[in-house]
Amino acid sequence: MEQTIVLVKPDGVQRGLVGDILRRFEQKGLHIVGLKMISLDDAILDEWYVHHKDKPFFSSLKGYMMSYPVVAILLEGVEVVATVRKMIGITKARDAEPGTIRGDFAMSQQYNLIHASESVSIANKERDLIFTVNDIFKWEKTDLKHVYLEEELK
Ligand code: 3AN
Repeated sequence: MEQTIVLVKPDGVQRGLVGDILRRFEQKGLHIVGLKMISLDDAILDEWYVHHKDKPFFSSLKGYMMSYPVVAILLEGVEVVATVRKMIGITKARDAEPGTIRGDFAMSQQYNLIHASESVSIANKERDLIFTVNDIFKWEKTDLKHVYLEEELK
């Protein structure tokens, strides 16, 4: 099953939004297979944001991401990468659609609460930067047969 990584970023943790954000994914019917609080370091962030390394906001972004712990959530679902990207909303949070997480809870372009993987290959890379094999739980979510049609799960 496809996986994606969500980070509740330091502003989300500070603002007490971990529960609200997690609830959105649970209510959507996604399967949580990993959950971890972690302090990100220089080495992880250099890899994580490699595509932003020449941007003017790179050092500010790294400083912010290291300022407090983040909560990493590993989710599984059918086409989950695209689904979660839709659920978080666009980067500039004050322009994000109401109903999205950024649209409902945030105002800033940098302090936009949440990260979600952009593609399946990036999700796999991000997962391996944060979760070890022992952090990932293969458990049967018995309500999936009410979330999806059987054919959708094949
Ligand atoms: P997204 O998280 O929506 O995929 P990216 O990948 O373009 O956005 O940017 C990664 C993170 O960098 C954003 N979540 C945000 O915290 C920060 N960021 C993006 N653009 C800016 C900007 N122009 N100024 C400050 N921070 C930014």
